[in-house]
Amino acid sequence: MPIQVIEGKFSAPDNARFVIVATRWNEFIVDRLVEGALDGLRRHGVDDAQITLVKVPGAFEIPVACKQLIEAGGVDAILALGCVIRGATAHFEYVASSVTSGCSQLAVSSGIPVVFGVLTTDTIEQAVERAGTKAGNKGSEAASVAIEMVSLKAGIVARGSGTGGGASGGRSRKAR
Ligand code: INI
Repeated sequence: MPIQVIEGKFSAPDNARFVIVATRWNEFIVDRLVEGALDGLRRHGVDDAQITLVKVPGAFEIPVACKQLIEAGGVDAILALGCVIRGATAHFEYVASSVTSGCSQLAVSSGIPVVFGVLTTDTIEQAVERAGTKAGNKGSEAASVAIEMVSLKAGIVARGSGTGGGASGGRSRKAR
């Protein structure tokens, strides 16, 4: 018997709710990530009414805002957007590792995707490259991943309830 393959589509269910958590630190970079994320969500058919933007001071504050959002309910995927630039001090390491592990732990413990769109770069130039110039836009990539993960969950839930891959959610097919 062929195995069943479940994978997310790049269109989210109509009732899916997305929250962008973005920092004011390095705002001139992060605002480009937010624009990329909004563009990516809209291009995949997400309506503005399905999107909320939450602003936090810095990357260190992203996990606590994500935790509050998850606990409050009404969110299917979070896009964490920020920019941590390595300076001359060790502060970078603490902020970068804290936001990375915080987002990861929250996603795994809650089952709500917290998509990691936080740039961690050595220089401002590298950050600019990832915020809509020659290395793409990590906000836009985060939007695609968020939509795919919401769709994937619908497929996994449908499998668990025995209804297959689901019409509006993840795609289920036989492996070839
Ligand atoms: N926050 C950032 O988002 N990016 C940085 O590059 C950064 N640096 O370099 O210090 C930064 N620091 C602030 C930190 O995220 C907290 O807001 C602050 O420590 C208060 O908790």
